[in-house]
Amino acid sequence: MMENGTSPTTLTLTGATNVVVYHFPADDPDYPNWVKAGKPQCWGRDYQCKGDADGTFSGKDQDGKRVWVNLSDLNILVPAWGKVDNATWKANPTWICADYDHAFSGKDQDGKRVWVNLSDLNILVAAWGKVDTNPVFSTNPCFP
Ligand SMILES: [Ca+2]
Repeated sequence: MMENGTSPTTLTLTGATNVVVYHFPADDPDYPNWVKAGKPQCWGRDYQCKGDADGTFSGKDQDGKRVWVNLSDLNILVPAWGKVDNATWKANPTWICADYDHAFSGKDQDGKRVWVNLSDLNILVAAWGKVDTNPVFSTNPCFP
């Protein structure tokens, strides 16, 4: 259970099993933007930078049979499209998961950043419906 209060954030895992906590590598060139984005855990997933916003796949869970980027990922990107980083943005914490290039446009001030735009859609389109052995995934992993 995660508790959000004034501070600090507490993560209680008593009795929890199979809990995966994703981290974004501190030596990654996008690390400063990960901090600006509010340190979203989804950016630490293996295929998030390839268009996987929801962290799930369709298809068989066997090598080369998983499709990571499909309609459910597009459905996260669409409402996030072109939105500025303001209170509404922060109230929708999955939207940042559709920022596949870990970059923003606009001014670097609170409420002026647009995280999800054409470059993110182009990443999603490139991976759309491909299995995870396709070169779009296998030759350019998010975290080498
Ligand atoms: Ca972006």
